[in-house]
Amino acid sequence: MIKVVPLLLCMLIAVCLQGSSSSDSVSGNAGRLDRVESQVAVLQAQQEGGSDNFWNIGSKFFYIEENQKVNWHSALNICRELGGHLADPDSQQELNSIKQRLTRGRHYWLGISDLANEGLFLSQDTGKRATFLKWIYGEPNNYGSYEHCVELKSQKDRPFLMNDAPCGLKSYFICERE
Ligand code: MAN
Ligand code: CA
Repeated sequence: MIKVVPLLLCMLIAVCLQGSSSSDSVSGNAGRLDRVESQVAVLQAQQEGGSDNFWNIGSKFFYIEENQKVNWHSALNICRELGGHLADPDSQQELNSIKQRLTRGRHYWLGISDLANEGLFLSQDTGKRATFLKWIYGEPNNYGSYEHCVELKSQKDRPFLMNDAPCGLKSYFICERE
């Protein structure tokens, strides 16, 4: 015990010095904060999205995150940590089942983007062209030239359909597991 206390103190001081001494400590700290935030998001989803919270459609399992909004890349990461991937529904039937559980007015990330190639929407899971795309009328419009990630969105009493949106936007999301 007597030896442990000074050791812990040394570690604490080392951590504090590391946090304040580097020349790019501001950006360094921002990076660290991002990582801590994303770890917390994963832990939170793991608590809520434990295997019991995935529900079954056909041969797949889905999880809808309704408690925290994150950007598209964090959503990808969280779904992976939950043992699945950001969802890419591949039939109208699947989309209908998912839609019933969503909350109106909210936006939910899907695992589809045209980040690699403008206008070519790929499934993050397969790396191939998304097979099932159901756009809101007028979408995808790449609004402002920076919309590369696909979300499910409903406006007023309209049904949930797809829209391309900025990947940095924080939204709820849907994970899928085979
Ligand atoms: C907002 C965003 C865009 C979308 C337009 C449609 O600006 O959701 O992604 O294309 O609305 O009006
Ligand atoms: Ca759009």
